[in-house]
Amino acid sequence: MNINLVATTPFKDQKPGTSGLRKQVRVFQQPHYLENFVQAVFNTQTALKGGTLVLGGDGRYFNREAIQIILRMAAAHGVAKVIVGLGGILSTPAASCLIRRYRTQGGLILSASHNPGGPHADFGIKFNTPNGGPAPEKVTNEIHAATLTLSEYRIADIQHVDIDHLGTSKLGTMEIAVVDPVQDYAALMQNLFDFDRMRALFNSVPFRMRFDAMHAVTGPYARRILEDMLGAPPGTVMRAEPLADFGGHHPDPNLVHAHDLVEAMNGRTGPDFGAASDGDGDRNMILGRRFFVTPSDSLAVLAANAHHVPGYRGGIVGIARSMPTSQAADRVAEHLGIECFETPTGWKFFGNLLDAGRVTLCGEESFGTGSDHVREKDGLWAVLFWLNLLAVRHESVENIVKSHWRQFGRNYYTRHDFEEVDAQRAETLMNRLRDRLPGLTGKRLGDHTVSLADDFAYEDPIDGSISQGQGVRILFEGGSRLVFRLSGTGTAGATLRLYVERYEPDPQRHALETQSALAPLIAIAHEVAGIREHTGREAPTVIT
Ligand code: VG1
Ligand code: CO
Repeated sequence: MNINLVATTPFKDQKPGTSGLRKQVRVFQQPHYLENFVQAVFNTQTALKGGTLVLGGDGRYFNREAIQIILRMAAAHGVAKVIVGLGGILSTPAASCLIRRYRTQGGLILSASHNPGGPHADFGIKFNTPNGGPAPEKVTNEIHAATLTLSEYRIADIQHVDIDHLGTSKLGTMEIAVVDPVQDYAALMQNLFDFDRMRALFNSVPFRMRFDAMHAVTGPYARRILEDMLGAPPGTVMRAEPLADFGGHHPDPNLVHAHDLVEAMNGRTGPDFGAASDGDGDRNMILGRRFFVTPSDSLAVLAANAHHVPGYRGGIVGIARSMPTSQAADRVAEHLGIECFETPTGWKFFGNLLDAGRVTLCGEESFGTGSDHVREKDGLWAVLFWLNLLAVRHESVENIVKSHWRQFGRNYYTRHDFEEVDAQRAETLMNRLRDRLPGLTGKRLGDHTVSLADDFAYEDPIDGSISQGQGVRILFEGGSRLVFRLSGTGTAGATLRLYVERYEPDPQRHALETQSALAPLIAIAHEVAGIREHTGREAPTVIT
């Protein structure tokens, strides 16, 4: 095996965002672009030499090319073994599962998650550490720093590696194990959930489910687990074949992009349970018949009901949620007498808490839920958790959520995204808003009194690292909140995210329509941040 040393120069834009390096495909297709980033990973993650690497992605356009390049570079760097998903496919939670199960020195996951795929859309890459989780900021900063000083990269001189047949082969001295992407993950799910009861639920005539895989990575996982193992009728999983361009749609499981599923659920004779997952399989959307469960509520409901599920029967030790996620879970933690943590946006901030055994469940408002079973959020896991609850409680999704609200109160919640705003103007909006913060505490805005206004900073309780500038929050007396932050996953312009929450303890007032329940707070948000003035936008592009 010949190893080539290829001369290169740094790219200045390889700083990972909320979840890895995400760029348009044409950016990744530039000569040396992917190679440089991978070289920076090998330069900083020295344990990979002589170690094992997990490799796979969500199957989007450029996945296969990237896998070939990474395999050749891994061989050139003396990696002892690469575990790669058949056809280059691994969902993000399945990759995390493999890293942990085989105690590898980390993994490279190829995905831009819910961003669209195809030659004119997005691609991404991220490094996961040996705990199975996305690299924390300290590591991504080191990788980024390394990208800025590169002068060469190492790559083996080989034409093509077969990744389409199960089994092991050799590339020089490096072993390549092509594995079934579903098997270990499905076994883990079997350990956590009551498959017998869920099978019985599918055998009961009135129960029907529909799962929308959105032509993304979860298709094969959902088919195997729901249809083959749990006996759901064939066709339960829709859009099950992973496609390189996700059929031309956004593989984003929300009310807008999972439109056909939502339509089916709204029918008179719609299924009892609906769910969807995103491009790389780490997000989930949960629906009942004519009923949408907000991800924030879903986290709270799972936490309050965890004792019904075998994997969590012994109780949960703590809950963590990202700062913009609603405070519904906090009330459950208080009720259970367990710790509750508020972290910055991005799953990497949960890793230390999970590793230290301080939390069992984690969640984000962006359709992300997970637990200590892996170190990523996990779409299908959340769906199976709900299915297990339905099998035990024999109630509808809607009833389960409504009885939760009766016990804990309801947190009305919405997120408004203003996409592809001019980046400079978005920065200005955030800066002006930050300037206003010191004067806001104690002030009355509309019918609300500000109890705290700050730019969220987080001190990691485990390693003491500090992350600043994680989003502006304006808290009101009585539990209502506004949060403003800029997205860290987009690839064009800036996206302003506005998160709005109102707490309503009174069950008589739990049946309001969400947007109207939050209208006064939304008006305050526009006013205080000058959204129209700075972005030129009257209304958001996406409401969830
Ligand atoms: C978004 C979400 C965040 C999530 C991240 C990655 O980030 O808001 O909660 O962790 O995507 O999810 P941002 O910076 O655009 O708001 V995924 O499924 O794209 O890996
Ligand atoms: Co995702």
